[in-house]
Amino acid sequence: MSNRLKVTPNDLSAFWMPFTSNRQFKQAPRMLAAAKDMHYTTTDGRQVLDGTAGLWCVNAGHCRPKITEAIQQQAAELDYAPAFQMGHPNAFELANRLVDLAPEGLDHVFYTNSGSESVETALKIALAYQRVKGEGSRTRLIGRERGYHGVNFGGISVGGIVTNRKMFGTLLAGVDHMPHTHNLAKNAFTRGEPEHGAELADELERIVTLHDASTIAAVIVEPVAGSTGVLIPPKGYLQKLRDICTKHGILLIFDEVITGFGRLGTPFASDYFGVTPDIITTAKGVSNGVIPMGAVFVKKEIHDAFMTGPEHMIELFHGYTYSGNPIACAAALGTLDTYKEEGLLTRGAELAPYWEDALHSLKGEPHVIDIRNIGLIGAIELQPIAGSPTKRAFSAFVKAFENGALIRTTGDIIALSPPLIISKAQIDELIDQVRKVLRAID
Ligand code: PXG
Ligand code: PLP
Repeated sequence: MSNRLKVTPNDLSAFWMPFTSNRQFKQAPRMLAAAKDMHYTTTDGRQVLDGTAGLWCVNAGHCRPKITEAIQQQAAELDYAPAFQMGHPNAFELANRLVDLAPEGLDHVFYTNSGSESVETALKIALAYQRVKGEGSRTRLIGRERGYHGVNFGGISVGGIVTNRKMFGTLLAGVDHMPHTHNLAKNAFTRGEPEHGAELADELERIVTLHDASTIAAVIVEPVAGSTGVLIPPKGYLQKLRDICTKHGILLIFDEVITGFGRLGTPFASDYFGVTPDIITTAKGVSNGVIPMGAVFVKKEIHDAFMTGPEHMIELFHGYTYSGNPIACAAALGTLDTYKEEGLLTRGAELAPYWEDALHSLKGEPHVIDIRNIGLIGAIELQPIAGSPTKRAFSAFVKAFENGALIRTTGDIIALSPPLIISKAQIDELIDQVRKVLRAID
């Protein structure tokens, strides 16, 4: 904390901050100096309760000793190993442990360094797979309105958030989108999975009829859409998508960058919903957010379809300098150890009923038009200020941070996703902070 409050606004100009209102931030910076377990410490020495696990990634809580030690040891022993045509034992050890955790049949892992890279990797594997099995006409990718799949070109093409797309040209060709499932009129204040909307999966049949199945490689969805404001799938919806994809030979990709690693009280959302996709993208919780890392899980038959041709030939022309980086692998191994020792990948299931009741106690507070929850995720949708969308939720975020709680907002929705180590008393504290903020803002 050596530079405590030593910064002046001009010192902040060089760093163009991601997904940030830079000018607002630099007038009144919110700076973090340290973190431990459930709390951040600000540069002015205040404790802030982490209601969002950083950006949905610090599932085991902050500065956990197993992870810190693993990174320290690895950095001193083998700092970097070339990712192509070379290996190191931890990358294989980690892959084995990851596939043991993953839903049955997802037996192979491809490493990336972020959720965005996991998405690009999954889309490329899907296209290449269709081609290696002789179905090269399957080039279309289907996403969903309000989907978030990171910020690279593939991800924003299949994604469905207009602000993330409109500035960036024509994107990938041959992409179509299913409708989103958010329906306040029918489903507001639902606890868990909404009753209404499974029939929206039939829109995929309509899209297949329009383009013909022989042109479609893959469908990608978040099992629970996170970034776009926590959209929980209607009962039966994901199974319907699975059935339609299977019927038409289309690969189903679940983007579990947020839902992976215990967020719903099961290792993966696929386990929670009992629906197994062909490919799962992950990042964030795989390394507790500590070192950038992502992992794409693929079914055996997809992997095996590439393992043909001369053995000296590269089978998939894809990979990153930092795929399986030794320090990232060490961080991930330390993370999996921590999850296992503390039962964190299933702890959300025990806490979920308490979490649900606490969240729904906010019904009737000012501005609240919906509350939704699943696992250890919650969302509180606010009535936007007429003519100034996002302003109300942003004020809530700023106020909560001043009061000692980190919450996340998207549009006029407050999203909560605390580390999986949160106690019941801390759940009460977080919800009370939100209650106070709702009562205080315009
Ligand atoms: N897919 C999904 C489903 C995600 O949620 C990404 C891909 C991209 O991951 P990277 O590591 O490239 O950021 C994400 C990331 C928020 C928020 O507050 C959500 C994300 C990232 C930052 C903030 O909703 N999701
Ligand atoms: N690996 C991790 C990271 C886990 O969190 C868990 C269970 O929570 C497991 C593996 C399964 O462990 P076990 O075989 O001890 O039930």
